[in-house]
Amino acid sequence: MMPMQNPFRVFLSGNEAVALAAAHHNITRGTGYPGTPSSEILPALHSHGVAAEWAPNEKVAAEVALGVAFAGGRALVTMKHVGFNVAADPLFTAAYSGVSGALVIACADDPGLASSQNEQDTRSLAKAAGIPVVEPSDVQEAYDYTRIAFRISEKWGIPVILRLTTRVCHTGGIVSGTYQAEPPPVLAFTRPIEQSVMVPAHARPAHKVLRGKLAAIARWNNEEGPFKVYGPSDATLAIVTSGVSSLHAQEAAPDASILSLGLTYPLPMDRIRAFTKDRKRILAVEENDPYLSESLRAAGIPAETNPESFRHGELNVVRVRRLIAGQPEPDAPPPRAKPPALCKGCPHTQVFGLLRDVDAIVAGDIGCYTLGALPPLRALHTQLCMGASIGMGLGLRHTLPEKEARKVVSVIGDSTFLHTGINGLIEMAYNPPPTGHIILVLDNGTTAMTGQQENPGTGRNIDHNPARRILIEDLARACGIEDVRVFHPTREADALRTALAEACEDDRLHFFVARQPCVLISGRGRSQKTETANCPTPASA
Ligand SMILES: Cc1ncc(C[n+]2csc(CCOP(=O)(O)OP(=O)(O)O)c2C)c(N)n1
Repeated sequence: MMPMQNPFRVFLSGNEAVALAAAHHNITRGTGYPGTPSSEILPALHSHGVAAEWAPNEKVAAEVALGVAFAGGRALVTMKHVGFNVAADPLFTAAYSGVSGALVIACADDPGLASSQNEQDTRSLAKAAGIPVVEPSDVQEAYDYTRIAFRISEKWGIPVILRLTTRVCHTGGIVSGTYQAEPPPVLAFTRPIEQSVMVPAHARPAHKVLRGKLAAIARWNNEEGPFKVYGPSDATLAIVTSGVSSLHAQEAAPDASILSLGLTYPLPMDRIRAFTKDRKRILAVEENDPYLSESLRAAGIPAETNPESFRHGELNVVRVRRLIAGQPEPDAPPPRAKPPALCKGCPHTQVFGLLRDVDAIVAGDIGCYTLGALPPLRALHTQLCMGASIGMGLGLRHTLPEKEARKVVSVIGDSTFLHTGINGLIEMAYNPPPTGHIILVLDNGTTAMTGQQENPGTGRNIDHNPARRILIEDLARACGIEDVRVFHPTREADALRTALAEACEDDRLHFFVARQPCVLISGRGRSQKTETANCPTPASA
């Protein structure tokens, strides 16, 4: 339950602290799409009685949140870093239009790729979009800075990114504060068309308005923005840092002067300049892109350029000590871990056996089934991003010599199909390759990889209660696909194998659904838990 007493003191994860802060901030609605390490925020928000729901993908989630904020409400939208790419189209222009209420985008980066397909840095994207970035370094700041992010958004009428990273999301700690109810927002559509319809004639001045807001926020950041200073005030070594790197720096360099920034875009350059003035050595300690060090150098502050190796992987105390000592990598290799594998009894294993039987070239996608690429199966041959299996499978079909083209099968999970695979289905119907094509949807009735969240195909909502169910095969029928069939991959293994083999031979379009529940949701009833995947370490979540 949400602590309402005044003052409060609770033990939470970083994600739970974000949710509590949003609930305390009296927000109007939360939306998002699961993705490790962000997935726990929305269910926690829902548990506080705030309207919250899973969207089919991050773009739709961002658009719903923008509608809430255009109506004067306060919206939180959650996603992992690669989800920002999906949501980027509305968000880049929403920076121009601004918002009437408040919009905070909780975006969780994954330095070191614990469960992702890349190591992109949201700070670099945020700068490109012109969206301010607030970065907590621990659980307490996850609470405090979420509230600051909402205040910045509401004060300047601009979307704000709350950039989290794996360690901040999943670390547990004590959060304390004094609960004060934020007055409810005034809900009304009062926006002038010039600020809400981004045609070129409106967007040109809106871009100038955005730059003006960013300049004003930078000034505020210099004077009143969130920051903390650690260590002696006059050390020869000055460290500028943010996020979890701040904790590593405090432990690795207790004798250094450390400036830990809370609002990292736009940067408080005057504050940084004053802090670093006359220091012998200036170092930016940060994970992922050299965002801080390059920004400082561009502003004429002589921060060191960190060795390239430090942009890869998470930082820790030992690595920060090495950075300070000027000892580039290599680090000691990490202890060998057991490779991830599909769960015992997972229906995906069964399907990959059948795909091997027909010697398929599998254009794959992201989900538990990506583990089909690893030994002993080695039966999934491409994977880049969510939804790519269908477009890439079609491209392979168009290009490979006929004998090979016939073997290409696009394999995608239910949540991923509804996320961005559906567009590939339309492409297949519209631009079919001469050899036809096969889409095989692995429908295990859940979004397994990120912790068994519901999706529009499961017929249940965020708290696992009944909701309208989208039947995946009906979408294929509506697109005019000739051969649409549903199989139980274990009980109807022979029929599915035969169907795949025959489909490889003809020139038609085929849409097969292998429907069998995930072992983690069948048998023992629905789990109400929405934690990070309790499958073995996912390849990419
Ligand atoms: C753009 C983006 N959003 C979210 C994720 C995190 N993610 C990876 S796979 C996946 C969905 C997996 O569900 P499903 O397709 O049903 O396959 P399953 O794991 O159930 O086999 C999610 C949410 C991601 N990698 N990329």
